[in-house]
Amino acid sequence: MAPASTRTDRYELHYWPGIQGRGEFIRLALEEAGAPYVDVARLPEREGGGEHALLAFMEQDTHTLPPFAPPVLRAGELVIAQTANILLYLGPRLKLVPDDEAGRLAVHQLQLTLADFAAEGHDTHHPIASSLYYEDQQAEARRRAASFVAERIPKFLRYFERVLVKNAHGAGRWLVGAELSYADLSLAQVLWWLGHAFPNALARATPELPRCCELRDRVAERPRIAAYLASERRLPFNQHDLFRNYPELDLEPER
Ligand SMILES: N[C@@H](CCC(=O)N[C@@H](CS)C(=O)NCC(=O)O)C(=O)O
Repeated sequence: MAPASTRTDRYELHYWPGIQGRGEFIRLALEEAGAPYVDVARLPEREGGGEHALLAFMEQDTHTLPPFAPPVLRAGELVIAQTANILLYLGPRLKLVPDDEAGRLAVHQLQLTLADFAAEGHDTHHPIASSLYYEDQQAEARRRAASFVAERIPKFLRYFERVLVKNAHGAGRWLVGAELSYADLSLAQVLWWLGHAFPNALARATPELPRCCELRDRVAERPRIAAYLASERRLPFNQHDLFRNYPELDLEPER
């Protein structure tokens, strides 16, 4: 494959315009770094935005390797898909990974684990098919969500807590090494989603997760992230997103 030029004065993010979704992991990294980017599908249609433009971009014949699904990042001539792959590319450029290979791999490994977690979160409300309405798979959704809230949320979050405790014995307050990485941003995002979609399950797990909760709050206080979260660029949670608030899928509140 001929090398593609990555020279660009701004990154292009191609993602669904109405949801945080997996695109949010990329947005948070770009925002934290203060990197110039355009969220293309969120532009007005006359400027090339909108869902039709996104679909047309995905189908363009000019891609050397066509992407399967958004998010997609364009950096100059390079077109990259798969969220964790995009972050693998951006990490060193945005200074959101350690310099050493072991550190970069560790961050990537955690990002892939968060991708698994997010996919399971999505499957609670769409366990049969994304193309069917929630209402057409509600019985299956209840069964799927029951194990997600009782077993998977605690298992995933205890794992991240363990990673944080282990790292605290060495370098610091983040998942890997002494500095914030894109996996920290993504873990904070997953915790925000869980707080929205499964507040009771998250509350039940929280006493065991002091370091995860501190990390989430520390991410929210970072000046660029705080500015982003308060801006119009941050889309509100909604019922089209990866994580949705269907109270019937959550645990009962604790008395
Ligand atoms: N493993 C991919 C999953 C991508 C994905 O599922 N994208 C969703 C939106 S978050 C989509 O539009 N999927 C369309 C499809 O799978 O047909 C990634 O992490 O980027």
